[in-house]
Amino acid sequence: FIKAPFSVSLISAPFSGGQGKLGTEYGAEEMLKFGLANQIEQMGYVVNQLSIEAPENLKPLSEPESGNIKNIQWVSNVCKELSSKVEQECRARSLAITLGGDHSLGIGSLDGSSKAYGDDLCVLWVDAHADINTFDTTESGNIHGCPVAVAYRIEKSPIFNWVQNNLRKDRLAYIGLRDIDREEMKILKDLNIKVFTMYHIDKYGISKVFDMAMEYMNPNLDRPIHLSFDIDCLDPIYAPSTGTPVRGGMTSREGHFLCEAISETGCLVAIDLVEVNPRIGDTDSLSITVEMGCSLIRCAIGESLL
Ligand code: HAR
Ligand code: MN
Ligand code: MN
Ligand code: MN
Repeated sequence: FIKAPFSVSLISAPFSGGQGKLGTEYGAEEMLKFGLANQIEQMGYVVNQLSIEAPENLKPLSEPESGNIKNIQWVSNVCKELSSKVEQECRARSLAITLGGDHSLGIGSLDGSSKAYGDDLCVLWVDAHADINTFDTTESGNIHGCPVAVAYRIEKSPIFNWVQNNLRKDRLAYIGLRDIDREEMKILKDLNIKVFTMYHIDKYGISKVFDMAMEYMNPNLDRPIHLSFDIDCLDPIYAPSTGTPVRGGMTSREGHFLCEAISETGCLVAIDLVEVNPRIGDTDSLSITVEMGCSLIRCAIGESLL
């Protein structure tokens, strides 16, 4: 793939049906209200602002029988819509930034970027959670706990048959995990997926962890990278307005360092910034979290690099 100067596409995805708490659908809006598009323009980029079709319009009249899985057809419809938008922006050689919304959207964004870039695509999933439950293993029934399984066809539900991509499990690495379900642990081990937990960040430092992730999946830094950034990877001190906070997370600097290091590779082609929930916490929590999301995005596209 050619590392080219990018334009930036901000794709709003105001969706919260992948989990049970209302509010995540306002994450994108709040980041835009904070001035994200203008901030990126100030950095010298051309910014294209778009949105997926309103999720309310994509809601099925009724959901198929699906055990405890919530909103399965709705999530599928929304993610399919997002996939086509992300694919389109990637093919136009624009950096596709999905502003969530909850992390079920990762099914769509990964499918879209991988359809555009093929099996070279490397994915960094930065999260407190592994999000690799199948529809059999999930206890919550929330699809935001399942997107990796669906995107990588570990979960093969016919509802998601449109997910036909060339994502490779050996070009996936996790960073920041600290709340992994027992069944997820088994999947990660059985499939030999690369995981850097908080333990590894403490032990080696974030810089070495990033280098190890690149050494594993992108040793010559010549493959495109999709960064799927769940704001709950950060310690709740730095990102309080999110639905499933877990203590003992990454610091603000560790998060920013990671974004800066990715930017420095010149390989970044897509970002998801998800799980900002403006309805959780007071107004201070909200502004801390929203500003954090915007700041991380700016760093990932080079704000603080000389
Ligand atoms: N593993 C749990 C589940 O399957 C919790 C998932 C978590 N929430 C997220 N995803 N924010 O990263 O429901
Ligand atoms: Mn997540
Ligand atoms: Mn998470
Ligand atoms: Mn748990």
